[in-house]
Amino acid sequence: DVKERTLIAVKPDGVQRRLVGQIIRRFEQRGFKLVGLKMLQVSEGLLAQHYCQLTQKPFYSSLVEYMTSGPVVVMVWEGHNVVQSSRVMVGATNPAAAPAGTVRGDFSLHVSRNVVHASDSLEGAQREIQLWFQGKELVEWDCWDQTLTCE
Ligand code: DAT
Ligand code: MG
Repeated sequence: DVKERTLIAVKPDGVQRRLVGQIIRRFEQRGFKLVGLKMLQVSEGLLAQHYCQLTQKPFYSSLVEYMTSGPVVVMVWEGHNVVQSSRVMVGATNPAAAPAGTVRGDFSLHVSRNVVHASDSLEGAQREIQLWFQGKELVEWDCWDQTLTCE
């Protein structure tokens, strides 16, 4: 499905380390289409919904502290198989298990500072996109290289 969408977020450590451009670049280079982008300071309420399956974990309070420690840049990317492909591009949750060439494998060392978020399933992506974005914030646009024929 070429209209498949996923939510990618550069976490506070990624923003502080000025990795936003490099992360966006990887998704553009792969061929995905950016359809939503914004920077925000996350509230604990939004985070509790985003990480609703993790609120009982022992690390949850430090996760909240980390994720609210500064602004995040959140994006919606669209394209064929984007959910699964972006999980591969991001790498394992624990950067120690993320291969070089992945975002986490290239830029991070520890699970508590792993730079980026990527939705883990189609259903998760739909839920997270609705949580983070209003419908009008997502832009439908045609890539010229996919629609224009030159004379
Ligand atoms: P992912 O971000 O790869 O989807 P997840 O959904 O299981 O991983 O967990 C969400 C975030 O919570 C993860 O990016 C970092 C943090 N986290 C997960 N497991 C952790 C652990 N064992 N210790 C500390 N933080 C953890
Ligand atoms: Mg997850």
